[in-house]
Amino acid sequence: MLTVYGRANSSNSAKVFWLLEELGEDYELILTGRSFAPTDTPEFLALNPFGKVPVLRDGETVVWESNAVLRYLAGRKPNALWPADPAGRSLADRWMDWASISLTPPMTRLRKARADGKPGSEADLAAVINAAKALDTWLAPRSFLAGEKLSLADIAAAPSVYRWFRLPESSLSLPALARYRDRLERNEGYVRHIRSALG
Ligand SMILES: N[C@@H](CCC(=O)N[C@@H](CS)C(=O)NCC(=O)O)C(=O)O
Repeated sequence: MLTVYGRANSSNSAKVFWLLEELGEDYELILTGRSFAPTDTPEFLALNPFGKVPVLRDGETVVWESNAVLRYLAGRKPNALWPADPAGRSLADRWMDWASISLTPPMTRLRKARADGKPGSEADLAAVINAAKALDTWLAPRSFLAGEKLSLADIAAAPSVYRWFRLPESSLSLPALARYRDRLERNEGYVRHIRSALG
């Protein structure tokens, strides 16, 4: 039995919950972080030295860093979400890495600033808008980030894509990105774990 330490309103945990649903995997959830079990105990730090969720336990194997967890889960059995061939896999991988490095950090800082009643930095806003425009251009000729099928890339980027549409700046005309969001919204796992769970 797989065990996940996390919480529904954690964007990084949400990606893992959505993937587990796509894979049809049962798991035990140990609610951890924020108002749930603390992450600064010696027991939890022995699982993840950085005291963050999500953490996955599969028997003796413990995995932290949400994208590493996604790759671990998708790699256990062959599936279309993370193709076995290096070219197909790299297509999903590059968008996962891009989302983690170029999209999510400025989005997180911007959201935090605005939650604190501040405008946020111009650099972060520019980075988020440029990322949204890049997504729009990339998605114009394709249905999902890695092609015509849902992949780990879409799951990894989903929290920030969802959050883009919560920003007033998303009134910018980016039609391919809007169509992509509509496509994601037809996925029950996205609706359950991303749209309904994240603020
Ligand atoms: N890069 C890490 C970031 C993990 C992270 O920052 N997790 C947040 C929740 S999204 C966390 O653990 N916050 C502290 C808490 O929930 O107590 C990952 O992708 O897993």
